Amino acid sequence: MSEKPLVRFDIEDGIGVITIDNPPVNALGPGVSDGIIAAVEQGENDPRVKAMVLMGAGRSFIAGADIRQFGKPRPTPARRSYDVIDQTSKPIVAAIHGFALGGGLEHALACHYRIAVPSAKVGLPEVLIGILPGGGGTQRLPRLIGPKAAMELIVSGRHVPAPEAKQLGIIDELVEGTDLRREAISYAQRIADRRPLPRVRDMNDKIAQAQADPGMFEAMRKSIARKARNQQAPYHCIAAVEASTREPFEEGLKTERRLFGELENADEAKALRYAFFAEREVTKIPGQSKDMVIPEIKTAAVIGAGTMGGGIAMSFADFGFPVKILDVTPEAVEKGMQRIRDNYAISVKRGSLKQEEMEKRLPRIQAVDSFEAIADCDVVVEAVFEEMSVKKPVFAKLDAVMKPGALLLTNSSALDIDEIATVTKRPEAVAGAHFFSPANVMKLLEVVVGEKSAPSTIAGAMKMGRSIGKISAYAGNTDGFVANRSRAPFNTEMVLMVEEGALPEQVDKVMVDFGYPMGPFAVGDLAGLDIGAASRRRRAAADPNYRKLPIPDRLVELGRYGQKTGAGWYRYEKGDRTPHPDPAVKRIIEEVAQQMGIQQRAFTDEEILRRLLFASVNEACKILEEGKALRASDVDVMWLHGFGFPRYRGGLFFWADQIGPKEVYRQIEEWHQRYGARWKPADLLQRLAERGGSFREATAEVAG
Ligand code: 3H9
Repeated sequence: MSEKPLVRFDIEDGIGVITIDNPPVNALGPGVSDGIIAAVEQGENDPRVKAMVLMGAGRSFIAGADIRQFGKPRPTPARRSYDVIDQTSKPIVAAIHGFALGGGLEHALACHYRIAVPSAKVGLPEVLIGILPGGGGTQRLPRLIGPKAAMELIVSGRHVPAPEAKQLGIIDELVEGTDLRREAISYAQRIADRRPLPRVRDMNDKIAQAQADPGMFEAMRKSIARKARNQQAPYHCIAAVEASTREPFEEGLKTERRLFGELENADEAKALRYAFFAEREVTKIPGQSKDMVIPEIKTAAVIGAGTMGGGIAMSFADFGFPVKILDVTPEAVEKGMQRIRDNYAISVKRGSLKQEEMEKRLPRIQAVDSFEAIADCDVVVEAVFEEMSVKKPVFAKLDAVMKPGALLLTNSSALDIDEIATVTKRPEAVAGAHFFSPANVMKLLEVVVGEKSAPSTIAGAMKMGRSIGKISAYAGNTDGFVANRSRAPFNTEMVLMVEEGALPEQVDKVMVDFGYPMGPFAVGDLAGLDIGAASRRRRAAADPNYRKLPIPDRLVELGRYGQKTGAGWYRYEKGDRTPHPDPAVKRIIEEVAQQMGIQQRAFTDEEILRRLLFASVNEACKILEEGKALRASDVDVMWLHGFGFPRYRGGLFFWADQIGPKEVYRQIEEWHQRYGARWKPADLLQRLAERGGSFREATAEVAG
């Protein structure tokens, strides 16, 4: 049986049509570029062909280079398909649907014309995987749309909708209709005889922009300084665009290639590639039957109109779902609705949301006053007070009213899903849907599987998450589930280190320098210290061996709840969120340490970083061993999207792999000797240290 060719060439009405057919997204994997070159040459040499069309089969044009090939040795091609396209004597029209990203858009830019369906998206997102466009994109795009606009696209890596791409000048024409091939052939016939061919490489007038605004590159560097700290790729992107304004095209290409070469094998690119694939892996649940019927979600309900419930309702509305929201009293619902209106209004004011968009989203959220009113919704997410005695009656009521087949999900962050499910006669329909705060912003959704949750319930909840823009991750039913349980030791150690002599501002600085957007103490002040204090009280009541944390308890006793009271771990000026180190806190720390008989000492930054993250690595290993998470890379995805772990470090386990299980184990064993049982190394950690292997490849199966 002959294999299906990756690139097809056929002739219709005098037009040579080159079709890339490399499912699922027509990535430029091995053989594709050679196939394009061969097809272009065939068209070039065939006198019947007047012009050519380059397009993709299936759901996309071309999603870019094959990311799996990066970091591996590859032969340097004798000729690049971009150049071959560019240098033909016959015009080539790129006909775009789905995505034209990275090397995909770069092929389109090498073509002489570009048309697209309105739903298409184009972009150069290489920076998001730690590299830069290496197929001429940094030299052609500035020539086509001007260096400033090009730089903005390349440095952000954003996907640009086709209508905007048309306005920018990337796309020549938007084509309506369902038959893109037909439209493209007609277009190619219309331009077939036009000469000279419009080659982007020769378009130099927009480059002159840079002369009129010589500071634009420096301004861009300054504007990204905070977000891009510790990273190289965004700066290399700027440098490559800058080269397009200073060097002739061919020289610019060489600069682009050199800069690309500096990035491809750097730690940053390795981590970002890993994160890309980890995010795709996390969606997969092993052993699920292909013919399972996954419940379809068209309408949703949220119980509880507090901050969390409101955020969840907004998540549905943001993605086009009608959602009903219910609370115990009409006043509580109205208060929640007002908070939602205010949140949207703030986004409009900040410019992150258009007024018209807000006007579309708000009416999708409907306040209701009875359980009966939500009975026909496809899914209900409960987000009431985090107390079993409050949740159980809600689930009993949901069981009584909800239509058969509805998913009954709880947003509990710690309570036992199985116990919640006991009050229903359909535990198979119950699962956890643990959103992170603020729910409409944070991307992580932990889908928590109960003992009796049906596979279709879990698959339905995962799919629901994806359809509202979340990254759904499977989690077992364990105290704190996967994300918070793996994070808990970090939260403890940060306070214990303060007892021992580190200051909150030092710990925060270490973590911000590492790449977190905010330090953990500043985050505590933002969330409110009273929340942690209440949960510590509950835990202390349940467990006589619970290690109390007297410093934050003292802060809360003093009314220092964080930003909302103007003081917490830091002090705050009125109307300003900047944390200021507070001598009063230092005094409290010293007093508590003295009362506890702790000799305070100095910490190095390295010790702080390791102590926080190793504590979590160890716990995450235990979670894997217990089969509560499916894969190490799932934990990494949770840390990226639930806790703001710097993406360019890959995730908790990926980072730990850079140090190596052996060293992590050695250090943890040392702390085990010094601090006792809480540092007992996980079996998985010990195994990896002794027998070799990496954290990131560990799965529940191997670990357990
Ligand atoms: C580049 O182009 C460099 C150039 O400058 C040239 C240098 C010389 N490679 O995301 P999905 C797989 S760099 C390999 O679930 P969606 C993906 O892993 C590249 N595989 O679908 C998944 O596999 P599986 C620049 C890829 O509809 C499957 O396809 N381009 C690639 O939600 C489906 O993917 C980018 O960075 C790839 N390039 O989203 C674009 N792309 O089923 C990267 C996808 O086994 N891709 N796969 O898990 C994306 O952003 C999204 O995949 C896309 C579709 C938006 C296209």
